[in-house]
Amino acid sequence: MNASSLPLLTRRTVPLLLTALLAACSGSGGNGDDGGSSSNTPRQGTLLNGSSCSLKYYAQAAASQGSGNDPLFPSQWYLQNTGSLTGYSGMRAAEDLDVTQVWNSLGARGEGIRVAVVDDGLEVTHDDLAPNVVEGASYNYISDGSWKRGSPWPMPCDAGQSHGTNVAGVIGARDSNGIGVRGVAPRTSLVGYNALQSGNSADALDAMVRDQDKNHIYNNSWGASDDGLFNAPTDGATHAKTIRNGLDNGRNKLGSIFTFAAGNGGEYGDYSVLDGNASVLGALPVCATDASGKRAVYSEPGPNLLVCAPSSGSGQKTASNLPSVSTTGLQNAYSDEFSGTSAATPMISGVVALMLQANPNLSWRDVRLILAKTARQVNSSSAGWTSYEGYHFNHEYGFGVADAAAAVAQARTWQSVGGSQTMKQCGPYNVTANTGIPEVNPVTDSQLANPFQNPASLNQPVTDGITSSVSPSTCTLNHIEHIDVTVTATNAAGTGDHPNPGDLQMTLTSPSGQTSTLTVPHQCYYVTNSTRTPVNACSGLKNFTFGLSRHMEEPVVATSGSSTWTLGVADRRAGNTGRLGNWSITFYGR
Ligand SMILES: [Ca+2]
Ligand SMILES: [Ca+2]
Ligand SMILES: [Ca+2]
Repeated sequence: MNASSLPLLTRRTVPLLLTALLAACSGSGGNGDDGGSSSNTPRQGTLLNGSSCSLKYYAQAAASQGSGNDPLFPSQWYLQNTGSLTGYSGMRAAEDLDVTQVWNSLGARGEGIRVAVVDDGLEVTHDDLAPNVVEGASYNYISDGSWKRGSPWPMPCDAGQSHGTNVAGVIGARDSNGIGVRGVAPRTSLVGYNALQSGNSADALDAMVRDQDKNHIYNNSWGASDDGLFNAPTDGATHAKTIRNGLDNGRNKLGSIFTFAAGNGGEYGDYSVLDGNASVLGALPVCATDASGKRAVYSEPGPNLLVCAPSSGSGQKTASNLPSVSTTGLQNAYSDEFSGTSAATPMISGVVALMLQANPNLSWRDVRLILAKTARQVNSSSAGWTSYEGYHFNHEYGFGVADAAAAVAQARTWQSVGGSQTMKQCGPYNVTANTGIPEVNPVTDSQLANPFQNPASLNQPVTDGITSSVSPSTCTLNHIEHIDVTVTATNAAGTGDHPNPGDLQMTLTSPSGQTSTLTVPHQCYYVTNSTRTPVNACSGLKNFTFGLSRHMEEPVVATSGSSTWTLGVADRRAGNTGRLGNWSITFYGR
């Protein structure tokens, strides 16, 4: 596969690219540089990146660290949102990660925890990152002349490769060193894996299990193209097996933590659970809210979402004046334009680093449960919220915005549910439906353009199409943590693929009465860097697995005694009809 199928989930608008290129030409930080930095004067010594790179870095002694405030901290509203920032309007105070008291009262800043940035590069020499970068532990996946694959220099090669360095600053830029910004976990250890630069998806999988007993967290601010298609995980079953390897063996069998960007196609109807990378068992999908505390217009809803974090506001369709994310940039500079679910994801990596410092014995399952239980119910007037046994869920927000103080407090007293070794599994339960899906109650053009305008509808089962049920009555799993639903839709003759599964609305309803929306009628696109072209078929609903967080803590068999799990499917657009073929459901939990 090629590199374009592993897009980084920044909102790379044209102005951002232009400013990044200008920054490279001028040799300074450009538009994103708010000062507090020094230029990276090339020195003689070992070249740290490829000979064909436009950026050049040379081995040099690390700059001595100063002390005192981080001068750009006031711009980091996602850490402490006072409700105002010069040049912006519409912000809401306290729409942040609630992290300052973790640093100040609990004294936890990520010490002893190590986070791997799986991305396009990492400027390990950046003065505000270098004190936290583990010397010699990063990994370069590129070979370029004298620059060798396997060297510990995953250096950005040109000005467009700032993404991983932006990510790293959000996680763990050094605090109280008198320069720049600070990360969510400003004393955590960092390593960089530039696996996404190689164009080989096997390298991303290699990075996600590299040093799995030394790394605690793998930050993955990337995913499938936001094209609306049913995108199985990169490398399909191999991807799921790699993640499972990390869950079972990483962190001395407590399980690696894999944060994943939920996706940036929300304003075009893309839906997070359609990106298998962000819904596979063990992925921790992160959505984005803006500085006003609402879902960022680009952030994709979905029943797979776990928690959100604050990120940039405006999408390409809706103008707004809300700040983006301030963090480290290339060549020792800083950027205040980092954006998208790419920027939200490292915030959760930082929060998890603080949780693991507070309680190093948390398993990967504990981390998910604590984040869900302690998340803040943001935009609480939204009709999309439901509640089950104290767990609030909203397809737009998952369980809410992560609250670092609450999560760390909960982590300290948490009774572990165990790791992979004690996780129960029921299923897969296989169903042969083989039923035609009727075209009923078509959506309007307005609904198709914005499928998420009525968030409450995502909690409503399809009742006017067909239903197909399964009753796993002997399953004794009483606390669901994850569900996989694998579905195949076929053409009308049952002989091939459904001609356009993007026509379908599909829901799963539990015996406890909670409904997940698996897919909504939406338009699909062919996406290149700067253009988005509508395509006639949203393909991929063939053995496609929807991974759900939504039913967390529900029992498989309801307290009423009912064990009926029901799939509801309707076709909402004229033309392109088909059938529901086989489907299966598998439950994980305790
Ligand atoms: Ca700093
Ligand atoms: Ca997506
Ligand atoms: Ca149709």
